[in-house]
Amino acid sequence: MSKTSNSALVSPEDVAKYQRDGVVILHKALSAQTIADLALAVEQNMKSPGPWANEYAANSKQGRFFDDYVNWSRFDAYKEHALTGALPQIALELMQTNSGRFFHEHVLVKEAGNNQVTPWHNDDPYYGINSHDNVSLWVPLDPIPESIALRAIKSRRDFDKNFIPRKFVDQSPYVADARGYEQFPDAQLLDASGEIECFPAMPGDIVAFHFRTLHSAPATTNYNGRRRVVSFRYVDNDAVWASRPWKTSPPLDANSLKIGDELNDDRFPLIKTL
Ligand SMILES: O=C(O)CCC(=O)C(=O)O
Repeated sequence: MSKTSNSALVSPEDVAKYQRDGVVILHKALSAQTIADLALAVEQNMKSPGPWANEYAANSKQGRFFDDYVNWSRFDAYKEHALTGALPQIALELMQTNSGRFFHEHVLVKEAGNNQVTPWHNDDPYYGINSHDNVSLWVPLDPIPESIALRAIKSRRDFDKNFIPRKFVDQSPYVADARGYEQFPDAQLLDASGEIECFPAMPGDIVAFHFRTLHSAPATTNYNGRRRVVSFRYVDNDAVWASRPWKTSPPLDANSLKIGDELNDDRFPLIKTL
């Protein structure tokens, strides 16, 4: 269902930029209390990782790169902020819909001195769903200077292409070939692209991007602070259960869902405009 923006959180210009470029930054969108709540949940999550958590720098001397996802039912602040308050309202505004679903949260913590670049990728081919209107809200819990800021290729470049996902640990492709999919363009080509937008951010800001927007993030090799982020992912009601030629990420089971089914499942709670 389409709607016009009437929110104090998202201006019509933000919506227009999101729809045009597949990426927009919203400044001062979240309260200090929300950031403090999420920071506490991240600490709890790091002490008590879920079954799908990763340590990408395990057994090395560099700073930790921890990620984990789909823990919202275990940590109150993830659940509260994913389903109520500013985040779902912002997601609905950007998707221009009155209702949708929460897909999952994804925590990504790079400690100081981590040598791992988050490779250029888009999220759609990792996911076991197909969705036209969707958004990830990348919520930094620390100041993010330009040197370590999230980067995105704007103008919806390559939106129609299906790419083979890359592993975050070593940037290698999931598979050499898959019907209907192609390898990501060379990282250097994308790095040199004139269409990169870089998003230095402060706690309270949100970088919103579409599941098909190509994005990457630098290592924190020469950075002294932490880089804690939680990405909250939302879909419009058009989203359906889907398959990929590899194990999806997150590796959610189908349970009763069949390919092409709407995500009518407690794991994907409904969100609505207030
Ligand atoms: O924060 C990062 O390093 C990457 C984030 C990302 O890929 C995502 O949220 O989809």
